[in-house]
Amino acid sequence: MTDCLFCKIAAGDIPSNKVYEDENFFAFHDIHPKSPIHVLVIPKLHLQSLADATEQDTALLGLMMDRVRHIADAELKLGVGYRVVINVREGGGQEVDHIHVHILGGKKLPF
Ligand code: DGP
Repeated sequence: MTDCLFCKIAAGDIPSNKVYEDENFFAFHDIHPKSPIHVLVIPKLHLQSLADATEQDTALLGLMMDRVRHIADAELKLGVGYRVVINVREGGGQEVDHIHVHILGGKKLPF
């Protein structure tokens, strides 16, 4: 999608603090971190939100969670634990309309 902030970040058209990239996914530090480590994982394919996913996106979503696990463990060294959050649409606090997984860690997180 041409006018999507996260598509532009994944394409390298807007700079970010990159943590990980492969053929299908891109991860970078959140610009407004809510914990000492706050990374966003996005698919390069534009999908608006979890609520807009269909059965056809099942493989992509599964792979994305596998990448989240890999990034948290191998790249961010969060073996002690971390939180994974997906905000869905306006009511769920989603501000950027490109599906993304928040990885939060680096301290003991309150509920
Ligand atoms: P959400 O509320 O779930 O849509 O989270 C969007 C997150 O994206 C929010 O925590 C701030 C982050 N964000 C917004 N714009 C930028 C940006 O230009 N660069 C980076 N690195 N993060 C951004």
